[in-house]
Amino acid sequence: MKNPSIQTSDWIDEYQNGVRYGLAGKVLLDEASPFQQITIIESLRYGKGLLLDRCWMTAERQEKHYHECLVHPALCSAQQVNRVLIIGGGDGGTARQCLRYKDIKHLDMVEIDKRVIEISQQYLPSIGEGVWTDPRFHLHIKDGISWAANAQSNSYDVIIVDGSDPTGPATGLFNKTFFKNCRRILKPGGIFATQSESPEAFPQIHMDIVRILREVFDFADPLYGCVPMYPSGWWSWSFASMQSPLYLQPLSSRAADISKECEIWSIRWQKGAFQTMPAFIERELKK
Ligand code: SPD
Repeated sequence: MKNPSIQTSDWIDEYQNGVRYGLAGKVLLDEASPFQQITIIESLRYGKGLLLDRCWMTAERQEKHYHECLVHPALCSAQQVNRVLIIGGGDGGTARQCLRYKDIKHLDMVEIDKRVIEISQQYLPSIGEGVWTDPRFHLHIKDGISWAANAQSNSYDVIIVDGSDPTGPATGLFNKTFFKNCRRILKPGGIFATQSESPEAFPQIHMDIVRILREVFDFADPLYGCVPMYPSGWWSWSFASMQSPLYLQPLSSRAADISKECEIWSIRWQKGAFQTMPAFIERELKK
């Protein structure tokens, strides 16, 4: 196919291990917060997008590929969804998918960097939409690691970690101590969910996350999908629970309304996505 001429001044790239993952576009804002470098771009293909420390986080016309896959396998499968905790998620996309569930009565979102929220509200309003004023939504500008360490035991039905990559402010969101606290504050019929990086671009980090979750929880499994703007495009999210692998059994009563408006997620997609573990990961995880 003929390559159409690109009507833009620049390319914005994430560099990882000798590969660059880029979008044609221009930088609208580049600012250092106390925690990280925050960049907003206008891209040709996916609209406005957000990078943290020069790594892709989200974009207006691609955020559903990521947020639907992180949220719905957990929220459609937990025994109850009255109280939900999001750690990270400053662009508001994870909270928006959560608040589509009428049964949620209370949602705590704990984001360490106030500037990510303010900048997302200003440049990416369609990603958070109405969450910022929803009476069920409670925003805490705090450290999610301390929040998990200090929250009451058995206090959440679902915990979702929407952190950035395991460098910089998100490093502590991927270790055993943090996961143990998440298990402690999760109710028995609850589900824990986290983004778990790319099996192709970051296989070791990905497998470490799954292994630690399996040590801490009774059940944990990764699910694989595609977020084209992320390194390699091949991405994963991991889910964990106690007593049984609840996340493998989405409730059709809860899913029906949700999947009607989804771009990627459906019960069918979810069932398949849990089965697509690449052979080399399966072999490694058995060791
Ligand atoms: N390298 C991408 C890691 C994705 C982390 N979260 C994205 C934030 C979207 N709410």
